[in-house]
Amino acid sequence: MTGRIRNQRFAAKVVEAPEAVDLIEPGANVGMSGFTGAGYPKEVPGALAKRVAEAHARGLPMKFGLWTGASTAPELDGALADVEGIDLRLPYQSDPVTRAKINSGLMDYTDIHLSHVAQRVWQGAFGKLDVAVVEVSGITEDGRLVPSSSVGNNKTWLEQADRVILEVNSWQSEHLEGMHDIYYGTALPPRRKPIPITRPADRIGTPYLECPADKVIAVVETESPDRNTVFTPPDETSERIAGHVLDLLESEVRSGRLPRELLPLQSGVGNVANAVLAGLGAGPFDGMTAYTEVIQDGMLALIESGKLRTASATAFSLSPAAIDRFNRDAAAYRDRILLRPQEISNHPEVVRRLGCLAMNGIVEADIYGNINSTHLMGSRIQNGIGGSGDFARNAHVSIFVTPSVAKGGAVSAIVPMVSHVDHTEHDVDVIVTEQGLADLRGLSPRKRAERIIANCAHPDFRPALQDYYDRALRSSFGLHTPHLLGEALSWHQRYIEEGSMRAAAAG
Ligand code: 0RQ
Repeated sequence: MTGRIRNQRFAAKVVEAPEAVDLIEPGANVGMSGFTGAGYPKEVPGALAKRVAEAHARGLPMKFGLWTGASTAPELDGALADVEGIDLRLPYQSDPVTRAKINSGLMDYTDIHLSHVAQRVWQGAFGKLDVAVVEVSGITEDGRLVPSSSVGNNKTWLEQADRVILEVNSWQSEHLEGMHDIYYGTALPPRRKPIPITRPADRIGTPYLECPADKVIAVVETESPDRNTVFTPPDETSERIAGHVLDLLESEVRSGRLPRELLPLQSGVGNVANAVLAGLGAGPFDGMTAYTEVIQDGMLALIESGKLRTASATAFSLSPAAIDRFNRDAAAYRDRILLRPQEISNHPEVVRRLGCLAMNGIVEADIYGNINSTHLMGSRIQNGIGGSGDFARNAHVSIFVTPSVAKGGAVSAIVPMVSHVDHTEHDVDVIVTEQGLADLRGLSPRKRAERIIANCAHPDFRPALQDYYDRALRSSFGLHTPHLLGEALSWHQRYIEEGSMRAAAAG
């Protein structure tokens, strides 16, 4: 029995990964752990992909439903997508191979608000969950599971699956024990009760996941690291975006609309989000808190500097350097960080009660404030909506951030009409680009258009957007939200014709 498996009944089930995957029947729905590259199983997915490849080589079809917390890593999503072993994928992915298979029609994908997944599974909306494959960082003497670097949907997977395979990862810090807060009080309506969180630091559950030993069909040991995210240092564009966000927050504090320590922060993933967090580190706010999905480098730095008192999330997403710092001093972070199931970290009720300040990245925004977070040219999925909808609709202030141009300046992130809608004009308070900030609260659609074009559009595209809007004002069917429908989407089409989207289409 290794140090991480402290219970004899679980220790007796240790096998190698190929043996474990033989226990997963073809066609099964498999719920795997993993959220933004943290806490996903490292051994079983590769062994499963190998089994799929061997079956396909013999002409036998073999595919699985693959459900996770959010994005995982090349060893999981990439390996299974590469061998075309996935039938339906949900709820969020960001893997290049998976993306290519979905966009070429070889794999089904359903993109779901991250807070909705657990309740949909409890409703049986996706069919039966057959097998759970969950990474944990240890098993206690009395058979409780010490969660790993993400929680995601693991509680639901362990409860709903008929059979469970555990991966015990001794690469994960032992100090993770005690950092999690697993809430077992959720239920479907009409038995649902309020979630008793009134501050990000509130603990309402237990630090352990539960799973009866007789449900566990195999335990696999590993020492493999999480997928590490290397952040590029903030560039001028992301620093300017961060500067505008800071100006907004300072002006909200000055006008008495936000307290001096702000309200709990939610920050999306990516380099721009990281730059905003870096900006907050240099800004005037102290005693901040976060109620968010993911703890990335910028947030860890805010904790280290003492500016962030508590961060509640469902996963880490750290660079190798930040992981080193965390592992060296994990005990010190344990009082400041809580990891919860994603149905709680992203719960609309809690987000609304706490009054989160939501900051998320986008693909494009239109001149009226509708947001596309997921699709290129309305048809190619990039990643997924993730938790952005959980937070945006329920936030105290919902902020969306983006560079004003993409593809080296060939494409404007501000367009007449978004080619796909993830967040409607009703959920969007503020849009920020490096050009400036458009505070849309309380504005009519026409005033919003004027502000977004003037403040957020890149100068290379501003005249064309203004021209579109001016002509729409003259010829639109109605003047509440002026549009020239025939022209609105041909704005996007033009880029295909001019070839500037060809690189994206080929990738
Ligand atoms: O593609 O690398 O091939 O050129 O989209 O864009 O600029 O690297 O930005 O990493 O911040 O991602 C919306 C995708 C932005 C992300 C999105 C192309 C661009 C590049 C990525 P290339 P960048 P980011 C918490 C909250 C939804 C989920 C969410 C996201 C690639 O923020 O997935 O918010 N958000 N979750 O070139 C054509 C445009 C484009 C464009 C960007 N207008 N036209 N291509 N790209 N804008 C996290 C979770 O929920 C887990």
